[in-house]
Amino acid sequence: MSVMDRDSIIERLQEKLTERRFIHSVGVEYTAACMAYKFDVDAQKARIAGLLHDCAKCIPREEKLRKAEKFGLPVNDSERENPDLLHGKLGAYYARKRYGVEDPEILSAITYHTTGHPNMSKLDQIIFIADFIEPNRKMIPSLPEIRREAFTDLDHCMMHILKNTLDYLHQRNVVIDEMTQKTYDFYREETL
Ligand code: DGI
Ligand code: FE
Ligand code: FE
Repeated sequence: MSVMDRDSIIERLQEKLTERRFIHSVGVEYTAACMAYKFDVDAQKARIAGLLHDCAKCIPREEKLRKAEKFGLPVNDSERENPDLLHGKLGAYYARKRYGVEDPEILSAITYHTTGHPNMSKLDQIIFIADFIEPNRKMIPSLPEIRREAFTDLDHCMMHILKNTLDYLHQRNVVIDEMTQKTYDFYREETL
C-alpha cells in the first residue's frame, strides 16, 4: 500500500481524534512545511509526518499499553507507568499499517516526536519543534522566543524546548523517560 492521499488521511484522522487534536495536527502539518522550506527538507514528508504524529494520541491510556504489547513494540518502565508516552511509537505503527506510510524518515519523526533522541535528523527535529510551536499551542512565556529559534537554529531550539519540558515535568513530579533526558543532554552539549 502506498501512502494515502491527504483527503483520505484527513477523513480518517477526523474519526480517530478529538476536534482539538485534529486542529493541532493540521497546525503541525503547516508549521512543519514552513520549517522544511527554510531548512531544505522534503516538505511533503514534513506534512505527512506532521499530520500523523498524534494519530494514536486519543486511544485510552491502558489501551495504548495493551496495543503496544500486542503489536510487539518495545515498552520501557516509564512507558509502562505512563502509557501516554507510547503514542509516538504506536502512531508510527498505525502510520505504516493504516495510512500506508513506508518512509523510514517519516516513521522515525513520528516515533520520536515526544521524547526526541540524540543526534536527530532535520525532519525529526522539525516535527518535534513544530509540535511545540504550532499556532494553536497554549501560550507560555518563552514561546515567542522559541518560535523565532525554530526558524534560525534547530539545535538551539531543541535545547530550549527540552529545558522547558524537563522543568515542567520536574515541577509536576512525574516520571521522566530516560530518552527525554538524554536528548536534552545531547543538545545542551551540542549548543555550548
Ligand atoms: O502529543 P502532544 O500533546 O501534541 O505533544 P507531545 O507528544 O510532545 O506530548 C507532550 C506531553 O508529553 C507533555 O505534557 C510533556 C510530556 N512528556 C515529554 N517527555 C516526557 C513527558 N512526560 C513524561 N512523563 N516523561 C517524559 O519524559
Ligand atoms: Fe504527541
Ligand atoms: Fe502533537
